[in-house]
Amino acid sequence: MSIVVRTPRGVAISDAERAFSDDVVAGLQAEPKRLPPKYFYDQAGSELFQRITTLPEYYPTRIETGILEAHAGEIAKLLPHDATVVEFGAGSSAKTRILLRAAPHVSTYVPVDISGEFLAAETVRLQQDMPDLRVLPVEADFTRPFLLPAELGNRPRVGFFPGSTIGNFEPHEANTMLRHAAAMLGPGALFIIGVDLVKEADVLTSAYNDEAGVTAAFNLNLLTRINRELGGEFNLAGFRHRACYNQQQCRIEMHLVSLARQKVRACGKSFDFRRGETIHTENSYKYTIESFRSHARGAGWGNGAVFVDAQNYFSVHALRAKGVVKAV
Ligand code: AVI
Repeated sequence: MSIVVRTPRGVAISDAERAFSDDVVAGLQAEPKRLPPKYFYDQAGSELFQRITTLPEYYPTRIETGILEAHAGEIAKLLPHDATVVEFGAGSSAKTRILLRAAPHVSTYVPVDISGEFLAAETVRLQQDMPDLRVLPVEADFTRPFLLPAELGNRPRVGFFPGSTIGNFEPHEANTMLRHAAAMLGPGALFIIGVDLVKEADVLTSAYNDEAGVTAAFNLNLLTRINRELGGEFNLAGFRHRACYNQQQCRIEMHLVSLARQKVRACGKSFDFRRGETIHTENSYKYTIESFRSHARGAGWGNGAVFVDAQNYFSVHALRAKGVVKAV
């Protein structure tokens, strides 16, 4: 639930707005400037992201869906009878349906998402399509520890985290998330996780620099959001989208580049930009199969099957929780 506090001038702001404002001030005062990617996903940003997933250049969604379709039977066999599937982030209902349709022996599905409204709508839709499945939505930020519904009891749990969203976490954050998941799902649990793979730089850079400019609009929408929600005065024409592949760090970096020397007010403060200075808005880490497996091993997950497409563009890992892992 969101707590509402009042500023000295009597304007009510929620704790979510306060956190957004604090992150924007800290990020724009930092050197180099940065903003957390989680703020991309307001209503407009979520719609733009949906459009990104259908772009010809943006291969991850298409290819991961193909892998899940091709291997649904094999993956379903790994899922124990009467299992509960816990999905981290519930934005990918098409992929979820592929998994659940192939595994009618799964009894319960727990989508975990920060947006209660979105969860409620998805739950109704899924329940209509799969009336025998028990759906227990949990409204929570899955990057932090959260509680699963008590009624799950001791049924075996399976984690599902498609989309390579793990790639948007810094490696230490990914480690923490994987540890939390291991502690929550329990020893021996299965974790089905989609991970985008290292590949030729031009394929990667095109995926984040689409011809239609949807990724640019997605990136710039962050400034629109600051203008609308935090009294920002960003002139969008003064900034440009840039996405490039950082080969050393194996990550796509997204930036907003200031096209001129300028001062911008937001959150009641003023921020100076040099010409060419950037706001670093997102990292999307790419792994090799082995680099991800070794990362997962360090966070309490043993290696299992890996499913890839013919071009080796994307991977779906079936990890197995090694034992009791202390959450950090
Ligand atoms: C959600 N996430 C996995 C996307 C990615 O590819 O890193 C976000 C995205 N950013 C720009 N395009 C897509």
